[in-house]
Amino acid sequence: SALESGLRVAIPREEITPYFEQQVDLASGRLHGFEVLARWEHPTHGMIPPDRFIPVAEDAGLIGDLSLSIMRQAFHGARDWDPGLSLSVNISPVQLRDAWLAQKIIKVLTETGFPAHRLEVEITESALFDNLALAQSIVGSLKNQGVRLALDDFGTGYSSLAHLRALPFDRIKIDKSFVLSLNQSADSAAIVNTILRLGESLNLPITAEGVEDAAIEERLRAIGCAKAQGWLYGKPLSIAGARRLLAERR
Ligand code: G
Ligand code: G
Ligand code: G
Ligand code: MN
Ligand code: NA
Repeated sequence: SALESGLRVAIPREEITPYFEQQVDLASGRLHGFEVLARWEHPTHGMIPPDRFIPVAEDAGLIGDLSLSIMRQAFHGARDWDPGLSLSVNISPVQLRDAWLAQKIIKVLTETGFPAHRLEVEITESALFDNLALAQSIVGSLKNQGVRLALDDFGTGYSSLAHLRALPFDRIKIDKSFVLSLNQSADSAAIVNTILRLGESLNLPITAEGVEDAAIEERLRAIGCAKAQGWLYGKPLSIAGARRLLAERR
């Protein structure tokens, strides 16, 4: 397809760049870090969203190179930021079939000088079934270096509770669909509460995604959610935009 051939050119040219969505510690109100989100700034077609090009990259065998390119740019951009700030990157299920994935990520960390303990890798529930033994081995190698592991989009996949035992997660991210409707839907509120209690029992901190207004933020803080991200805190920023934000906060 045209998108696929475009991707082959865009990846080495670094036209697909990392954007940074703020993640806030709810108890202190402080910035904790950023989720890294891929953005394609196409020279003629404008901004192409990841929902369109990530599936194409997966099918075309390009997702590994794309992901490492995003990480390289993000780590390089962020290595001089406040050392307390973390980065969360999304890993596609397809990448968990690459036996060398951990070594490749560790190489990018080493080359850019970004500390492994400041990196969190997000895996969605759907990612986990394909080859569990390989996924466990990849994750084990990353965790040995100090990289942390988050279960993304929690509540939307199936057999969620089995997934929690399959891999050594450090955090659960509640899918934004439950958070967006938290103050309108009793069902969503019950689900969010249940996930928070589950996190307490398993000693896993929870991040809520999709926090768009202060009322939702306040509710999440009141029920003990550890971290939040979403448009309340602003839209995802380019490297330059994130740098400006951090300079202003100083
Ligand atoms: O950024 P948001 O706009 O629209 O992202 C849409 C989807 O694309 C989300 O599910 C997000 O996890 C995914 N996504 C964004 N950036 C990346 C990336 O670098 N790698 C992978 N695998 N998925 C990404
Ligand atoms: O699948 P994942 O959770 O990685 O994707 C994050 C997605 O959520 C991205 O598409 C991002 O643009 C989107 N997103 C981030 N914050 C908000 C928000 O506050 N509201 C909504 N509706 N979407 C958000
Ligand atoms: O429009 P409003 O005042 O609700 O926006 C609050 C914040 O969320 C602003 O920083 C705005 O830029 C951001 N925002 C609003 N709509 C979107 C959107 O569709 N996508 C993203 N990523 N951010 C948005
Ligand atoms: Mn994510
Ligand atoms: Na998510």
